[in-house]
Amino acid sequence: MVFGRTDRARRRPAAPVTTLKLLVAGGFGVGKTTLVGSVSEIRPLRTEELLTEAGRPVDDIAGVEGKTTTTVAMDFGRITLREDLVLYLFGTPGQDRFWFLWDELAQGALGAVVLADTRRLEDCFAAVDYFERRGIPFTLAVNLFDGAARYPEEAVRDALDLDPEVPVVLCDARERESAKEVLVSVVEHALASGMARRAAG
Ligand SMILES: Nc1nc2c(ncn2[C@@H]2O[C@H](COP(=O)(O)OP(=O)(O)OP(=O)(O)O)[C@@H](O)[C@H]2O)c(=O)[nH]1
Ligand SMILES: [Mg+2]
Repeated sequence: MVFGRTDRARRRPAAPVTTLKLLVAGGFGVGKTTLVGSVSEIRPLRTEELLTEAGRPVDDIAGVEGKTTTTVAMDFGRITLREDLVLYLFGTPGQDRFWFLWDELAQGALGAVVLADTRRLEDCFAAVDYFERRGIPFTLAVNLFDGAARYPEEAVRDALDLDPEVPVVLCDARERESAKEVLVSVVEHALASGMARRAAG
């Protein structure tokens, strides 16, 4: 029996796939779950629970009164940016009482998105601080909510006292292409920071 060379056999071997882990962080109700859901090519894993009467004294829902659920553990999604580059996305829980999960989620992360809502900019201080302290490169993405005032990138940068190399981008977390641009920015920034660090070290 003769084994013919099929098209399949003649194809070049597939390039090795690089997988990178990114975190999607930020304050409560800023659109983390929405962003992971809008870019993910698999059905995202969500861990949403209803905000309850019992949680009212501890959950700060000021500014997001219409919100009925919150992430209690994480969001998980996946996106293929190029045929040889796959991102695994981990959305963090937004409320303060779930902070203990962050260290677990941050293990092995290449970089992060910090989502911000300009109506409650101070809510992202903690996330910015977290990544700065650990030297994890991040992009600050302003999620443009309807009705929120628009500020120039420089104003946001100044308000958050961000280092000049931190990218600041505007996005709509509900739009796949917009969310994808945010992720590309994180990957580029993280790779550039890694190279700069290696060059310095
Ligand atoms: N107008 C507008 N609404 C948005 C946008 N992104 C998210 N939302 C809405 O804002 C609400 C909160 O979004 P989530 O994605 O649940 O926020 P989250 O950051 O995951 O919230 P927690 O997990 O509770 O911290 C939802 O009702 C979304 O539909 C946006 O870009 N524009
Ligand atoms: Mg969420």
